[in-house]
Amino acid sequence: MTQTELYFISGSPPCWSVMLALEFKGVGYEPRRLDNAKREQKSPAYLKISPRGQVPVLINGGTTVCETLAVLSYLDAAYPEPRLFGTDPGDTARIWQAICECDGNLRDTVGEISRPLFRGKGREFTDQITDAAAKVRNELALIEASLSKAPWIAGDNLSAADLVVYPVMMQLERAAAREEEAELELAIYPFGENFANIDVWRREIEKLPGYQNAYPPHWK
Ligand SMILES: N[C@@H](CCC(=O)N[C@@H](CS)C(=O)NCC(=O)O)C(=O)O
Repeated sequence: MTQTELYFISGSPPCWSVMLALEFKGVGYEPRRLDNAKREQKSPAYLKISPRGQVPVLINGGTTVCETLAVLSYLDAAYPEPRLFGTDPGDTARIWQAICECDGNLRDTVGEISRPLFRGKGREFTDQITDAAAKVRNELALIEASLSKAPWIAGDNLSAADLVVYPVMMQLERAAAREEEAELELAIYPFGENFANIDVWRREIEKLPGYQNAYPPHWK
């Protein structure tokens, strides 16, 4: 059997996306956790695997793949069922569109909220967080509207789009839950009160087999 290894940092949304994909496809793997606090991803040994010292990296037999979307695409080619990128051109386009929209409009903006809040520096970055929260609410409203028409991010079936968007949403939720200590009112958390369809969608993801295996170890 082909040996599969995944280098990851706990809580990293891109790593979580890949772990969810591995679980969704039922691909067993050896988790190789790197400690960000010790900068293990910058060790000489790891830089030989990932020259930028980043995660996730998947090693599958003789193939090493860096970059989340490349890993997801590789997994879909190597383990075709269930499909991550759709079966007809329209589905494939919708999935990539949703991924590009997440990467272009949501991921970095969520980082502007989560970085200071996770570091307990919310009060020092009130303006940055407030501005980012307004942009994020606009994006969430678009996703909320789309989820009123179809159960998954890119239509009727779970796809790579869900697995890319979900960890970013969870990073946002975890950060927004700290709004009180920073004396902020972001109108994001809890999702159930602000974005009901997103809340239903995230609970469906959380029912997936293997979901717990992919959950960030240091969040447990
Ligand atoms: N474009 C890359 C970005 C990966 C990325 O930003 N990884 C972060 C964790 S979320 C990382 O490795 N950070 C550690 C570092 O850069 O030292 C991908 O999607 O794989």
